[in-house]
Amino acid sequence: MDDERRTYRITVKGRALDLSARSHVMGVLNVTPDSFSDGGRFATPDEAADAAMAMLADGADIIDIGGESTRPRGPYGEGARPVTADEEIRRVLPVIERLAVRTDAPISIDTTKAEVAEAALSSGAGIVNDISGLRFDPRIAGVAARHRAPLVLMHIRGTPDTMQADPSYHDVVTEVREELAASVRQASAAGVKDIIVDPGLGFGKTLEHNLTLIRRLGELALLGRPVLVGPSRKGFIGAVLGLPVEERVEGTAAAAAAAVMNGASIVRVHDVRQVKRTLMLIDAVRKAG
Ligand code: HH2
Repeated sequence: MDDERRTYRITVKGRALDLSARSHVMGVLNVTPDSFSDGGRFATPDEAADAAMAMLADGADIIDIGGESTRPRGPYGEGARPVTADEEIRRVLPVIERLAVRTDAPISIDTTKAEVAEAALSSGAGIVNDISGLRFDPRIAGVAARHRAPLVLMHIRGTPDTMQADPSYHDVVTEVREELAASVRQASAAGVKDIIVDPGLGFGKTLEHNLTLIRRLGELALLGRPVLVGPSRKGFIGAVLGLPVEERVEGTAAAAAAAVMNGASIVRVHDVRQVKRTLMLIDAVRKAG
């Protein structure tokens, strides 16, 4: 196999994280009322922090906390409602603060807003995950750079409300790679050192686009950055298997396995325990002589 990922190291809050030794699992913690698969799960910030601790016990390497759903218009009704930076901060900060005193594990803030990223990084988060790849708020790059925080740049076409209307590409992998390259240049120019790229499964992509991106994920290695993918419970898995969102664990694990075989360093999932076990096996196969 490749193995480009051997050289990838990032620094989170002054601590080195070697992404090449094995695959890494990012556990999803949505503190939103309307996320597509796990919205409205927690009554209090302590409950949310408990869920994050459980994911760490199950093998998560990073906890990704989000206060705004990006659910697309379509299968789950209307798209998610945008929230203000203040509301997003009100949702995520108490959870980040509580979690940061309970664990040293890296906490990532899933946001497209510079104000939210700033507040989160000042309160214990160490990574920024921007699903817009700096398209919605370019100031995020400056915030990440100032805090010396790694930045995840995800590819999206359109906005969560419009992205699934009629996504079309001449060659989805090449176009995603070129658009990500532009985001990487922008982040790099702002002074961000550790940049992670993500093809954005389900964000302005048809079923075929998502499958092609996983099959040809290795082509994103040309960007020279670690790759993260987020297949978790998404519509393309439901479409292939004909299963509702609560029955997509095996499909998620299979997509994660394929992505890691094709070069992904980090997989963002809700079902940490199952995916961690899957990827331990995949890592053992990758290492075999
Ligand atoms: N997908 C979602 C949210 N954030 N971040 C990255 N880097 N990559 C992804 O694929 C990704 C992401 C959507 O999933 P989820 O958090 O489960 O749903 P919602 O946006 O409705 O909260």
